[in-house]
Amino acid sequence: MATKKNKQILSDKKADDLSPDIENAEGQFLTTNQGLRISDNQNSLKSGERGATLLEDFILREKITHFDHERIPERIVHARGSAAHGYFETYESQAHLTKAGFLQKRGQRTPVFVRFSTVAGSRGSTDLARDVRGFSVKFYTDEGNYDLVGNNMPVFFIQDAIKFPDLIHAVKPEPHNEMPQAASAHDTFWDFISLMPESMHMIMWAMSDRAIPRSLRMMEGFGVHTFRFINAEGRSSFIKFHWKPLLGVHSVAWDEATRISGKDPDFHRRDLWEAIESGAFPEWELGIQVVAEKDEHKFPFDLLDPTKLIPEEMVPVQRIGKMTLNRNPDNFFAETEQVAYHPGHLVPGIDFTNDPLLQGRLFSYTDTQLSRLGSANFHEIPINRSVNTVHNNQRDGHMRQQINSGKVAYEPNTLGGGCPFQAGRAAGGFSSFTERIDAKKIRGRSRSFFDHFSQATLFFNSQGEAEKAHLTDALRFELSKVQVPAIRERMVGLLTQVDKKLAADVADALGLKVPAGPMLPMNHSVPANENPKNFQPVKLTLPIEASPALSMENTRKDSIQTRQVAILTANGVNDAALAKMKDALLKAGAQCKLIAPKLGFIQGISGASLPVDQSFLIATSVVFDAVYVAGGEGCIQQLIAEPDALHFVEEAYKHCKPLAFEADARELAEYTYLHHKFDEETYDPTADGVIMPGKGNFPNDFINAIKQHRFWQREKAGKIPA
Ligand code: HDD
Repeated sequence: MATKKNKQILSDKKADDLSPDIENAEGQFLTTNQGLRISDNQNSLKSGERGATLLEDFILREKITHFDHERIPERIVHARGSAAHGYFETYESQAHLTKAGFLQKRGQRTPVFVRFSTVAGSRGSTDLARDVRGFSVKFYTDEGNYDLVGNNMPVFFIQDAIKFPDLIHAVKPEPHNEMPQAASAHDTFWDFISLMPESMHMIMWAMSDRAIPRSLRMMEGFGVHTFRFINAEGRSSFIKFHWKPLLGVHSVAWDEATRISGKDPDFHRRDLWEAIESGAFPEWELGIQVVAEKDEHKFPFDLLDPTKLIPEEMVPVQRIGKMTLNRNPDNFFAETEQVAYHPGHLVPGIDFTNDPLLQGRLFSYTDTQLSRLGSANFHEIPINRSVNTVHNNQRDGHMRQQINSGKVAYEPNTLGGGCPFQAGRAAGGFSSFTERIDAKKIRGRSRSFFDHFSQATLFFNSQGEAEKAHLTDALRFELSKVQVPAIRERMVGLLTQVDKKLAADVADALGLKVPAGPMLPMNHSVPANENPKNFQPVKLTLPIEASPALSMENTRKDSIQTRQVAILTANGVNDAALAKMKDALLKAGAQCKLIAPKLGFIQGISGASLPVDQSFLIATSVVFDAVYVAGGEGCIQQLIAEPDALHFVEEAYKHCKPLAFEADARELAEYTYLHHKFDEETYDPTADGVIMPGKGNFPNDFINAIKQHRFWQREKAGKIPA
């Protein structure tokens, strides 16, 4: 039965209601941890005004001691993260597939806490590293906590958990000099990858723009492994989980990512926080791909292999509910840092498969919480508590919160009336799927795990022209940072198996000849009992050559909600025109910042005085989605005289962002690289995302351009000096 507090969580109330531990210090005296009121928080206790500090000063000692112990170990992986509260709402009953309580009724709501993360960097590292993003969701269901601990990419680097420490040691900063931070572009990572052909599909994802999202709110999430749904009759179906963002899937340019890392390393964290504070709540639909138990072997890849996805064109994604994040945490440490996810936190109706990566994860997460959170009682930390009351005979341990009454802490018992007692299936007790297993105990992998390239090729073939170019550039960049030539050569060898042109383009930048194939031996990637020297790449034929669902070019582009627009302006601005544009942008859901040479106010030609949000001293184009250059003779002349304003425009153009110029602001464009844009008579401004008042509706044309996100075709025109 849910307690009073738990019922409040279920009804999705504010955090202050949830826990007596949340402090409200308003009107309160300062105290020690023992509740003693403190009269002086400025001076330690001394022997006289100029004397030494006394050991007796228990108030000083308590304060400093607590401070000295403020940190806990950061996560081994996914150390850098940001989180939010929200709820999940089920669209339609999924009872035909699963008995999971939170998926039984249309409109049913379940509270969630979601943490997004990067993988490789430390807790203080930049948000914009090229990396996989973690996407962890804790559902506080009334049958217990269910954690879906996924990533923003649907596959993984390795097939077996026994390789995870090797992968992470390879990608983390190198151990002798702790460099580089939050970057895979270094020798040890590529040394490992170049010997692990199974990583090639994931490498395609990690080198794609998916690894540099525009926003945590604009990325997909995936459960990665194949899971099971079990319905009330005990029938199992294989399930792949997807989170589909309602704002579409969007990324930044790599050059932009590196600059954001300098200008605002908290870019994603800030973006998530501000969106929620402003009431623009991020939303994702939960999708599932369902494969009947009998169809397990009908695919040309193994459903248990986490380096494979099921193309959406083969098994469509059904959307079964929506998640909305509507509340920022009250305290980063208490919630975001202490939340403990675990793929083994299950509810009846959901179960594992034998994916060997998943199986290893089931050990790792509890183990890591024990060392990070320091006690087997980590489930009692408020953010980790189940809303379904916990009853068992586990007792004591560090920092135990619960006070168990009575003398019975064992089962079976008569002294406690037999309580707590086992719950049979009818009473909602969890039981594992009774999969039949009849096998020899071995260390090895199924032959069906040895096609390492066909889905890497499928991913590459599915990308648009700009996406392919970015992926190629990413590989060129990363491998150019590698110091050991043999590693580069091995990588190009592997790429020949993905796509010959990709291999040739990467080899060209590295000054290498393209080898005929992978270099041998690939010692860890041959089936057991086969000689590594005889390794032959296995490549199976997929029924499709490309999967449009894998390209971000096909994402939804129907909204400018929460897009950040920079309005470049100065004294003498045509404020009427500016107001017209700004109103249209705000109405469409964008957010605008007025940027001028100085803080304070600027004067419009009609006498209006407008507050400036940022001066060019701190403003930077890379944190905006689009730029509008306001009109007015005085304003334009001042902006022309401001090198930072000209740079702002050029940089936004370089990163393929939409720009709008009022008619007289065109003069400013003449001072930038964009001048040639307006020279050509045939030039169609809307096609390239550079908008001027013309025949159409000026604000509308700009809004439509922002919906497109980026005009990558500009990159083909050559390098832009910004
Ligand atoms: Fe993991 C954290 C996702 C493989 C061991 N993992 C962690 C987090 C995410 C993932 C999102 C951050 C959780 C949070 O926000 O607190 N991990 C994945 C995915 C994987 C994966 C999608 C492959 C499909 N992980 C994986 C393996 C192992 C681990 C194979 C070990 C055998 N992961 C951990 C961990 C972490 C973790 C060391 C570090 C912090 C934590 O668990 O709570 O146990």
